[in-house]
Amino acid sequence: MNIETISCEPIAGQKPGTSGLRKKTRVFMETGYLEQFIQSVFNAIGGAEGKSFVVGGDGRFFNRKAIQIILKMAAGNGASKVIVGQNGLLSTPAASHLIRLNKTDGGLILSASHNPGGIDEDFGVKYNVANGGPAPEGVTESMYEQTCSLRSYKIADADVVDLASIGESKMGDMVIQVVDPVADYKELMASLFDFVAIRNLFAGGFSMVFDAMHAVTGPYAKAILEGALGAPAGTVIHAIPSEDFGGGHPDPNPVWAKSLMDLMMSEKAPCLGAASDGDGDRNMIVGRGAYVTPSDSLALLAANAHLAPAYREGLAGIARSMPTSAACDRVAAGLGIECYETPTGWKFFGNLLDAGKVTICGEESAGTGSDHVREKDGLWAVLLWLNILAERNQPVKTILAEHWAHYGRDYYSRFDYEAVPSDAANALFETLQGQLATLPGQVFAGLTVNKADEFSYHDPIDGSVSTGQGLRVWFDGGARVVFRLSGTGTEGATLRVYLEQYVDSHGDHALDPQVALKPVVSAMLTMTQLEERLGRTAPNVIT
Ligand code: G16
Repeated sequence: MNIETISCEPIAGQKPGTSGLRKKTRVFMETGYLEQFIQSVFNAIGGAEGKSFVVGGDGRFFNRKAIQIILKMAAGNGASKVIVGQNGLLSTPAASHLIRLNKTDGGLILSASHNPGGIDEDFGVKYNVANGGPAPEGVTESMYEQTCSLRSYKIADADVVDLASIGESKMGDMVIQVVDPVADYKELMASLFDFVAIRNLFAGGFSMVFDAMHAVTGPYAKAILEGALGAPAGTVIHAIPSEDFGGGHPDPNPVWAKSLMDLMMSEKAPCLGAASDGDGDRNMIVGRGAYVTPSDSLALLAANAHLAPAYREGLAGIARSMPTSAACDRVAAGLGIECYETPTGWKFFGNLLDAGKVTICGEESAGTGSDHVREKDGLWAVLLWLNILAERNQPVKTILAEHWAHYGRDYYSRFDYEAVPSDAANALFETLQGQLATLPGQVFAGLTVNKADEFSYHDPIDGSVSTGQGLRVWFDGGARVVFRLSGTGTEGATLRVYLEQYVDSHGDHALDPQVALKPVVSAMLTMTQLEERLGRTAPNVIT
């Protein structure tokens, strides 16, 4: 097999964000763009020689072509083995599991997650390390450094690989193993949950709609929910992954999964509604007439995890990203375990999970997961909910109400101002940054600031420090506002504003969150002059 060394000039802007490199698909399709990033990844990990990898993606446009390129580059760089999902498909949590199960050196996951797919939409590449989790910051920084000085890449001159047939083949000396993307993951889920109890739940008439949003979770949800657990055929909708996610936005939240939300708020609502995103790591949970925010879902799962076999012995600890609400902190305090606060990005949970400090982690951005893999896991969250519902035999709405009656409720909402000019977003951010020290004591729309800072994370395991992780402002009376610039967008800047108001166990838990948060929103707008500065009268997305 001939291996070519192609000369190139460094490409600007190949800096991994919150979750890998995300760009417009057409950018990734430019000559050498993907190749140079992949070579930089290999260089950053000390070369691919003799190493093994897992490769797969969420099936979006360019997925299969990108996999063919990566296979030729892995062979060109001397890799020993690549495990690929059949037809190039692997959900992010399934890829994480395969890395761990097969003890590979790492894996490449092709996805732009919840961002839309298609030739005019988004594509992405993420490298996961041997523990199955996203590469930590030190590694992604080194990838970026490599992209800035890359002068050549290596690629094998080889035929297109048949990704449709399960089995082994060779490209030069490199073994290519095409595997069923679902089988091992399904087995893992069966080892964590009480499938008999969940099967009995469905057999007893429990109804559910799972919206796979035309994305990668479809085959997993079909095999597990309708196959192993006996949910009626048709429980999983939009189950066939398509290259453009049916023209939709595969983000499981009340805005993008609106038809499911409408169903769940109607007379015809099944007992449970759930959805997952492009690559299967995010989830949404809705009961009949009761939307569960991701922050509440994390808290509820942590409080009830002992009802599932895998967590019967209790949790070592909980971790949440900083902008996630404090609901799970209250559960941790009640359980007498530690709750860790990390920056946004699943990669920050890896060390805590590896060190056995935490069992369950979650983020406000619809990610929840546990120590079974090193990624957030949408279907896992749905199955844990099902296991809890099978044990508690109560509607989601009642479980939520009982939880709030015990712990109080953290009303929560996120406002996204998308695709704003980067200059305007940066200027607003920097102004606020400069004001942090003088904010305490000031009153905005009737709310008094009692504390303000910029979040820095000191990793308790490896001692690394991550600065600049978001601005936090607390107000008297249990309110908090957090400001961050998104690290996953592909157009301009996205300013995220996270709003939270705690109401204790005796308070009113039945308010519409937007009503409960109105005073906090007014204080935030007065404090930042955000609408004037960004030229926006409302956020694009409210979740
Ligand atoms: C990624 C990360 C998450 C993060 C989310 C939002 O999710 O894995 O940890 O919360 O992005 O990040 P940002 O606010 O910077 O846009 P995913 O599902 O896109 O991989």
